[in-house]
Amino acid sequence: MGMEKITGRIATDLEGLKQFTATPGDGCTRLPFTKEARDAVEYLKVVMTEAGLEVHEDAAGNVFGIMKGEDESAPCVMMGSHYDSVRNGGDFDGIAGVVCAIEAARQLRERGIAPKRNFVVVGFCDEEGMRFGTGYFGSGAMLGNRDVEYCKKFKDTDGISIYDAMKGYGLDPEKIMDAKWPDGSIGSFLELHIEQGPVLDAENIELGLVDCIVGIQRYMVTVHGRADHAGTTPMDMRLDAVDAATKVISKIADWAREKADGTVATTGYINTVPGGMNIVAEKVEFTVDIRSSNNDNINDITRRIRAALDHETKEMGGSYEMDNKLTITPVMLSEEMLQIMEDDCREKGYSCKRLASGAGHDSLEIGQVIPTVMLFVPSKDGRSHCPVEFTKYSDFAKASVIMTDLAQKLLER
Ligand code: HGY
Ligand code: MN
Ligand code: MN
Repeated sequence: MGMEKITGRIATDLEGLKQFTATPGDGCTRLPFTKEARDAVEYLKVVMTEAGLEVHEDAAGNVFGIMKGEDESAPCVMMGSHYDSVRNGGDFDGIAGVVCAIEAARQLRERGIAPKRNFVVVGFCDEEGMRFGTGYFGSGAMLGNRDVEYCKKFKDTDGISIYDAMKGYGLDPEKIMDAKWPDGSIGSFLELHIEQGPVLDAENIELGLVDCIVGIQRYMVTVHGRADHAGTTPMDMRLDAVDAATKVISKIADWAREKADGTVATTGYINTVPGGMNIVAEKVEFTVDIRSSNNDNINDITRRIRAALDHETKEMGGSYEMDNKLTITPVMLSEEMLQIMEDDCREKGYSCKRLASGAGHDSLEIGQVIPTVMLFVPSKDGRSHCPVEFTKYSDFAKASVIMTDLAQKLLER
């Protein structure tokens, strides 16, 4: 199949999916268990069906398309990514991996291969954790790592739990464990994804072979002070939550810089309550997202944040909570599958390099227990999680051929 045709099919699907956003004209906002998610899933179901796949949606809101193999009981080859997005994100993060997995199914069919095992395309419902502050909900549910208690525990900023959001979306959260696949039923997981960083674009390299994905810890920190009049309350009588919280926040980035090994730490969300310019803040909520390929670094920064909060809230006379939203260790990806793709790139004359992923992915949770591999395509200027996120459709086409070659090898074993 010519590259033009493959590029055209990927472009058609990604252009078609762009419409499913809550912020048209200002990036892609497709949060889990929303109208935009529902519309995107229905679109994906049509495209999967047209590609000859047997489609179903599971108890968590993940959507699957299955190409049956000779032995349906053999561990399947699964390929895909997530269909949710961050707020005001780009048009490629996650969803391009789902579209390229459907494209791989088309190419496998056009090659007329007789798969010995099922080839399963998947679109996961909530990789970002943008709405509930968590992460990898869909892939975690597929592995049996998300239960009813988890669904009730985590809430969005409107106080809606995953549990209630699922009910509003038409799912039964009491059945979340039905989403678990039997142990051993998934033989390998392949994920094609944009790099979301600057390396491939800056070095003009066509494809990225991901050998490691960083570990991540995420927290929601709440610092409690006391609301007071901003004009009449003397400085030494205040329990100023902003003063205490910012003394901690201002240190976090430097603690990551000191590691000097790619470790990163981000405070992406800060909220003051009641949030009036003439009121001493009663409460401050802020998030922390810490990532490193060295788990000890993550634990060290977490420890330092907790110690600083102990000190500053004691000084202020207030208190704090540091609620863990996600803890996941770094993962090394499949050397065997990386080698197969590396040899294929060399044979086809595609430039490629091995690199670690600073972004988390469904592969991060899946790769903890199943042989997994990721293939990156360049992100223009390294930008992502913003409306200017861009990758050429022809780059996706090249990557889809390499991943289809890998899938074919695995399916013919
Ligand atoms: O946050 C991340 O790294 C990914 O985009 N979910
Ligand atoms: Mn992603
Ligand atoms: Mn993302």
